[in-house]
Amino acid sequence: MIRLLFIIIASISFISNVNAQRQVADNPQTFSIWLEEFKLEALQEGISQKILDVTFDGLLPNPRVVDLDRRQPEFTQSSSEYIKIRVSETRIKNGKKRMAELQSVLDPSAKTIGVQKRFIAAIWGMETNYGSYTGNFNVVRSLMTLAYDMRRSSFFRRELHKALVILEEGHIAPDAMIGSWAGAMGQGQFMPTSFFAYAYDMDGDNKKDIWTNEADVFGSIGNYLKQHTWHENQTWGREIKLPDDLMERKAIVDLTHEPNPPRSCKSALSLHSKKYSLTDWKEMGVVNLDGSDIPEAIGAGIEATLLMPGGINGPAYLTYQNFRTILTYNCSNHYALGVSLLSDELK
Ligand SMILES: [Ca+2]
Repeated sequence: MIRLLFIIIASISFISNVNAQRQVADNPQTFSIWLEEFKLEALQEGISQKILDVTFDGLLPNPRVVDLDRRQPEFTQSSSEYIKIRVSETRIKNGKKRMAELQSVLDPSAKTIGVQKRFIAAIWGMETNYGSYTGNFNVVRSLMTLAYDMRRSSFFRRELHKALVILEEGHIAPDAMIGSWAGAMGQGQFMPTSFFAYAYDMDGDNKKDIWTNEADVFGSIGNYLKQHTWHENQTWGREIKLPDDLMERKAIVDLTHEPNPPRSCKSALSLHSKKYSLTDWKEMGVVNLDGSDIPEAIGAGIEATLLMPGGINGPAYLTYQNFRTILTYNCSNHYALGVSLLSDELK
């Protein structure tokens, strides 16, 4: 009888355990079995038993991460609302202050990489408020949760493996590897695969510490931009003025409409016009905000797209290659415009 009772209790406990895991993430496979298989694979791919023991000891999927991954997109913010919040007076003031404080690190890092420091600082400011908020999720736990969950499991399984390689190489201690809920890490919010492609050991200590070492942070953000076709001698673009006459304005927009935006970052680039030289834009009647001519001296080789995030009556921008590079960091016109306008304020 006691034995039977034990079996019944054990079965109930087993079933409720399985159900708890099913609630956490969408996967018919029991979490513990999934994890054992993952660890075996990691071991075969060169991750040490020691790192696996330290990182996965008692680690369970994080239901909060699944909730965040499932949530509906928030209400769409207009470009001007977004800019007002993200490029606030406080953020501009803090940016200038932080750039001055860290001048002896920022200036040589930016020079070595070949990216203007105001753009590195602007991305740093937009991503983590100049390193003051880098997220407080255990990166391995987040990635493990999203890899176990089946929605985007192959992507996150790859990221989880790379996160373990980062720990294996000793860039950061396991308990210090924190980040945002989806695994973006450190002051520049790099995913583990981006870490291996773009993180940069600026101070030469053989560690790429994108969490606490500002030289490495600046080097890494700069290197990401540099590796995505950054032009050091150019800016991001400029706010411009189209003809006042609505019909003329509409004619330019219709004429320059891009029917086949690039597949990479299509959602943002589908709102950009075709590329034209600054000389062409000038001939179409585009002028600076104050009515003066747009520069042609730097314009000979620059191809710019027209972006009007607020529609035909909203602000208009000509954006250069560097704007498209910022879009590779985060495929959102709001974001890239936020970085661009913040960089202008930090100039
Ligand atoms: Ca370093």
